[in-house]
Amino acid sequence: MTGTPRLVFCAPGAKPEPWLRGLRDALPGAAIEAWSEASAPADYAIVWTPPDAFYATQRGLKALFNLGAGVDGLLRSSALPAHVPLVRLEDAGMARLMAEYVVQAAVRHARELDRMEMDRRAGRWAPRRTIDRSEFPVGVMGAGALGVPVAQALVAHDFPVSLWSRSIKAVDGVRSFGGVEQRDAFLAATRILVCLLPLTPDTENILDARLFERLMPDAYLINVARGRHLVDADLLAALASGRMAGATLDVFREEPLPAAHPFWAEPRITITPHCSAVTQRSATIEQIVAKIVRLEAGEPISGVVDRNRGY
Ligand code: NDP
Ligand code: OXD
Repeated sequence: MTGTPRLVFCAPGAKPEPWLRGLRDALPGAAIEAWSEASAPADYAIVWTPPDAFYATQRGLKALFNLGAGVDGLLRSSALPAHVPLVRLEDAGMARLMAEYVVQAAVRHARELDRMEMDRRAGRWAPRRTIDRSEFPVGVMGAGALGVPVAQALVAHDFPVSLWSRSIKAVDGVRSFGGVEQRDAFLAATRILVCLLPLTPDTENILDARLFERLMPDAYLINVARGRHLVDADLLAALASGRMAGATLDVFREEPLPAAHPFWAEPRITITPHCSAVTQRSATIEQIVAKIVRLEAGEPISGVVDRNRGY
């Protein structure tokens, strides 16, 4: 690396010290500080939902690194500079966590462990029949850094698995569907639907009544992507009519989920607080630092967001 690159860290809500220590250890030749309104312009920024004031102080960035896979939050800010390359996390330790979370939710539903939990609360001893995995085909929407490992983990647990993305992928043991034209065929082959799409204008509100109608009967939803993929009222109506059997939701339109939200009162919805795959500090630092080293050497990097596609 030539010269002394300047890095600024800005992630309101996260303690900066362990990040700064890790970054300084991994990149000893750089000047690294936590952002404040008095910060001088840096070469690289590492951020999660920075305030608009952040951008006003950072006019000369060579790249902006997002501390997450989804960049919808960053793209929503009108203060985001138009031309700075925006780099997202690619797995960085999250794929294993996401796979583990989705497999547990699918197994919990298919083996009726959620219903047994309700029985236990009612003091009811009610053994269930053995469940055949072939009755629970899983469809994963999004075949990216997280969707593919999730599909592979489901295959390893003997679920029949399909993937749906814009372009068709080749993944061993998985049926692949591509584009809007193959969406209905994908849905018709899906009983447990997993959403791992980025939130973009094309995917916002995609989990709606029309989509639920096209799934297999007694379908189940696992949404681990973004709350704005789901039309909340349509899920509640589909549960009330019996069209959907239940859901595991990790993400919500408003987070924390407001105390008065009807999801809390629906026992067929399992709720977790946006924790299915939290950012892993050391793997994240390793990935970002490796990319800064490449950029400083004039080499290309992966994970640069295509702002026209929105991911
Ligand atoms: P990637 O960008 O690697 O993959 C996105 C996938 O979605 C690609 O396969 C892409 O298709 C597909 N896709 C995008 N738009 C469409 C569309 N209109 N129609 C069909 N397919 C589409 O993302 P990641 O796998 O890294 O992450 C996915 C999302 O997971 C993140 O954006 C974030 O919202 C969420 N997430 C949630 C976390 C949590 O804790 N709950 C943690 C981490 C991420 P193609 O391959 O053809 O381009
Ligand atoms: C992410 C997230 O996008 O944590 O990485 O939601």
